[in-house]
Amino acid sequence: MTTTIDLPAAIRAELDSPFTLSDEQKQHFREDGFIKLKEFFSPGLLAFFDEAVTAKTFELNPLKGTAMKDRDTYGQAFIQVSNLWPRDEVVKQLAFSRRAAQTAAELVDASGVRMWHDQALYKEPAGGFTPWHVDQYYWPMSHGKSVTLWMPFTAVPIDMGPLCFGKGSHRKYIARDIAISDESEKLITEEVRKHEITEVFEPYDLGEVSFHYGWTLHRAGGNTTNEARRVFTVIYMDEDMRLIEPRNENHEADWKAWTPSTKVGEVMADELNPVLYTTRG
Ligand SMILES: O=C(O)CCC(=O)C(=O)O
Repeated sequence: MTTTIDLPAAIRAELDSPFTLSDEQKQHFREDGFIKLKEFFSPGLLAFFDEAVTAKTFELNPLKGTAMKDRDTYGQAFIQVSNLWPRDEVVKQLAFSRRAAQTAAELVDASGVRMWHDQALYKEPAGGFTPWHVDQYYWPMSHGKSVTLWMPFTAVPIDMGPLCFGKGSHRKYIARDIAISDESEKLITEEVRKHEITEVFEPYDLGEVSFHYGWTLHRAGGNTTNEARRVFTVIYMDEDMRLIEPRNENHEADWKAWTPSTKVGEVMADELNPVLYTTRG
């Protein structure tokens, strides 16, 4: 897919330049189910895209006008706006970053990755916690090579609600049939204790990002600061990922939303699923 707008040269170069991952980092990712990478993007690049993503997110905010007290746990956790890239040319340049897509492919050991979808996840001041969950419960995917880039535009101290990961939890097959909810928070909290899973809950520096598998347990704390936690995410999948027969209503909904022209059994190659990085010719 081609780039259609001009960006400042330094930003374009950074978006496209590879990030060097060591074999040890790849191995850690595969064992732990997540990795945090410092200095992945520069403060200049983050400030540039913060403006574009924030403007679009608040323009499309589905919770506009709904007070925090009138929202359920999910609504209190964050403003969620999905697939900004088809709706904003500037945001698209970030979502299509070759640096990020190549890193995703190398972490999951895929020859290439496609776009599943992107999301802005803005946790407002006084925003609540994000319940424990796994992402791939929602996705009708044929295997586990899916990975989310979680990219904050600011540093995220503990009191702003950074992500917390269950180390190695993607290998334990816990809570794979439950949607994000008060119930998932309760059930997974118990499972994490029972299985003695280490919770990795640390702040993010400015420029630091994380990647996690679709089957890794994760949650986030609430935001008690006065500033919104402004996060952009991109979800990638193996370029050969196939659509499975839907197993729940979320699978049905995500099929319609993110890969509408794909038939069960086919590689998910809808126009919404461009290959963002590949080593194939
Ligand atoms: O940002 C959050 O609070 C939750 C993010 C999340 O669940 C994800 O990116 O998969």
